[in-house]
Amino acid sequence: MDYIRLSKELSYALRHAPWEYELELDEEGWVNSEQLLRAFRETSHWKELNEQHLLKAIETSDKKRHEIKDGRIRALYGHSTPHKISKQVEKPPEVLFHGTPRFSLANIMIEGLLPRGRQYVHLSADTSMALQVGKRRDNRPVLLQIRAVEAWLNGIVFYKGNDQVWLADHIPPQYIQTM
Ligand code: HQG
Repeated sequence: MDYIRLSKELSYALRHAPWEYELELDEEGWVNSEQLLRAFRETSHWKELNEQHLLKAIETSDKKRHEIKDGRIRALYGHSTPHKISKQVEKPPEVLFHGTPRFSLANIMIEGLLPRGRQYVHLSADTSMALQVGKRRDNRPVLLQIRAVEAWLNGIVFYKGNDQVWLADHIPPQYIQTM
């Protein structure tokens, strides 16, 4: 079983294109895991897929991207579907981080961090993850530090993705500095 491939396809189905699998995400992004298994099994690659495979793909992944619970499965962050998934509002840690390609910096310092193609801005709890995120687009990404508690106290809302990934609707530039 190729668990990395499975995890990637779970992200595709649960973050970006549930309709391709005839799935509908609920308010919090959950779908029935039996229904998802049935949809995956209909494709040529996943004919033998079962719940243990889902559990293992989630558990062995380098990041906590998905969650499976009480017969349901969801992606914890990353969504781009048109209907915005509701996330739990939570006070963030003092600072959060974001890795971005060098060419985005000037714009970010003017308009702040925007969700772009996703539903939320994604922030990292530590610099090593932020660096890894930034490296997807630039081999020498810029690391940004966000004064999250200060923003929170001024009314900027934060949401928890998982222990490492925090979400926001918009981070205005006054809370952002380069490192
Ligand atoms: C940039 C992956 C110009 C932003 C990752 C980023 C993460 C701006 C890009 C998660 C901007 C959006 C999300 C502005 C933001 N002007 N550029 N005003 N505001 N940007 O992929 O945060 O591994 O949608 O800096 O690891 O890179 O798949 O967001 O470069 O956790 O689980 O616009 O996706 O998770 O890119 O990554 P993305 P992201 P997985």
